[in-house]
Amino acid sequence: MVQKKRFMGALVAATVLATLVSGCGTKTETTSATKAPDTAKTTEATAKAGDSKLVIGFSQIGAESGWRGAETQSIQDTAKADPTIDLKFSDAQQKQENQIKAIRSFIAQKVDVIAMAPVVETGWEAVLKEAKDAKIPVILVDRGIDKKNEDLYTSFIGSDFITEGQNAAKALAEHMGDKGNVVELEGTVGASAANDRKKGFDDEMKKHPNIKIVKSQSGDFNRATGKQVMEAILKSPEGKDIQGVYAHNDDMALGAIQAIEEAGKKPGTDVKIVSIDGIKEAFEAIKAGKLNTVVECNPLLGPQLYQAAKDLKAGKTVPKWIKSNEDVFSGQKAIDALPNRKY
Ligand code: GZL
Repeated sequence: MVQKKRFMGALVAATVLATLVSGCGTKTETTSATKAPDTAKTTEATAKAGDSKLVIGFSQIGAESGWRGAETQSIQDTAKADPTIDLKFSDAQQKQENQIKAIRSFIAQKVDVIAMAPVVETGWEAVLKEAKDAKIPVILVDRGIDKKNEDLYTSFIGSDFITEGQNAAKALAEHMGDKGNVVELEGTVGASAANDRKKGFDDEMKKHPNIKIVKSQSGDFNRATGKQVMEAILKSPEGKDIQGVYAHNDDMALGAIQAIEEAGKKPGTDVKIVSIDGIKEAFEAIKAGKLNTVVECNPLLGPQLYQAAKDLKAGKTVPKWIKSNEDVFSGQKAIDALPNRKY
């Protein structure tokens, strides 16, 4: 009897043990823990692929210039006119830390594409690695980042700033009769547009030995700051004998024009002036004889941005650099173009 009880006890224990193991095994094979993520991923992917809306986060620098305002308008108006675009727009008010915060927010919202105009070239590695880890492509708009981080973005939509600087130098040398002293008003310190416009201009000017860059200082791409910097230079020893001004953007050139007039000189005549961007006010200054040449830099990048973002979402490849086509305007050519200028 005792033996039978032991046998039955062992049988029950073995049965319970077998159930537990298979149950665990069963749990392992069928548990939601192993199935859900695959299902969840598939569901999410299906939702994104099936969802016709492009969800894009754009981190804008701020509103430092007329050009920047035109770019913001292009990006917002193009999205407004296209029901398949869901634009999440953030204005960083010129602060890199605000751009980094915005990009982290876009990652948390799982947008399809992140776009940004990086205020400066450096300091993006960590946050762009987070975007890469989240498998969200990044498109740079109108400014670039450090070449060593080229693997952290998919495409750059913007101008060739070195060529813009070279074209500005050629035009200014011609206006100055290839001799005299030049003041250079630089853009935001550390911005790729400022770095490369300076490189292009300064290198080209080395071919004109009778032209000397006597002062080069940042006006932060801003009209008021450009005016203040020009006023101070005109009062300094270097500013006593100036024949030319090169401004990295129109807003600083327009500020410098005010400073030159207030100093009793004739901008465009006593002091030749060349700038970059091509905002309407610059064309009007050429017509008024106060500015001599404007090198165009296209801010109307909304359509190109969304086309590239939609292509990425559809799994297509896009060029590493989507270059803007631009022109150089002086004299009658600028006057004739003025009525058709869009920004
Ligand atoms: C150029 C852009 C520059 C403009 C300025 O692509 O980054 O920034 O030239 C603007 O007007 O502030």
